[in-house]
Amino acid sequence: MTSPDDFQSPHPASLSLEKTIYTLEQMEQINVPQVALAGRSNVGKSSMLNCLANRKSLAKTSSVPGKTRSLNYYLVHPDHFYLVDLPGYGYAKRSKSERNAWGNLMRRFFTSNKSLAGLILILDSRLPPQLPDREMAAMALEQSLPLLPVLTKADKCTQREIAATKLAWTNLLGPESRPLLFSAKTRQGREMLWEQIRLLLSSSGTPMSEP
Ligand SMILES: Nc1nc2c(ncn2[C@@H]2O[C@H](COP(=O)(O)OP(=O)(O)O)[C@@H](O)[C@H]2O)c(=O)[nH]1
Ligand SMILES: [Mg+2]
Repeated sequence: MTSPDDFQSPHPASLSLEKTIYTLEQMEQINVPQVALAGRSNVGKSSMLNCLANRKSLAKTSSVPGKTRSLNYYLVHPDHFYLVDLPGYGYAKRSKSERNAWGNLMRRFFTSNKSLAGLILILDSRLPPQLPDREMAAMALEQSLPLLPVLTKADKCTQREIAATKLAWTNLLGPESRPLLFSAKTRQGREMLWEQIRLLLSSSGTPMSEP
């Protein structure tokens, strides 16, 4: 679906939810190039997807954390690749067995996925690096997967807070990591994010399949 915004954008795109996967058994080898999105529950992942898609409720947003447990595959048109919405993590009320199941699913996703071009790690601009975020980053880097850190909810921060969070992540991930500032509310960083997503795909060597 297109919206008037798309016509002003150098990167018109529309997203549609194609597959929802809950278990290891359901996970299949999908030969379409993919970029994954991960973040702690409530960080603003669904809002980011909706902003990228110019839609209000393509991905369900919620003030109740820990709702989404599936991997949601959004097909991007006209490029023909998937944005894969990974289940949120770091939700305290989850049981140990649920956390283990999540860990297994993530490991499997990262280790046996040849079509994966990169990981967008969605982080809260207001917070210093949190342990589950660092673990998620480590999981991607172990697989030599390109990582794009995105600091979201930038509209809630002062420049000073943003600079501090940026510096903390750059110190952890290296000077090349260049965290991107984003806000689903003001749409700050949207164009740059599309650009970076396409850069991940074009530099990954993952063949783009014919639509
Ligand atoms: N101010 C502000 N609020 C946001 C932003 N992104 C998400 N939120 C709010 O944060 C809450 C969680 O967002 P959601 O997208 O559901 O997070 P998810 O659990 O990571 O998918 C919701 O109340 C959103 O309205 C943002 O960029 N700015
Ligand atoms: Mg969500």
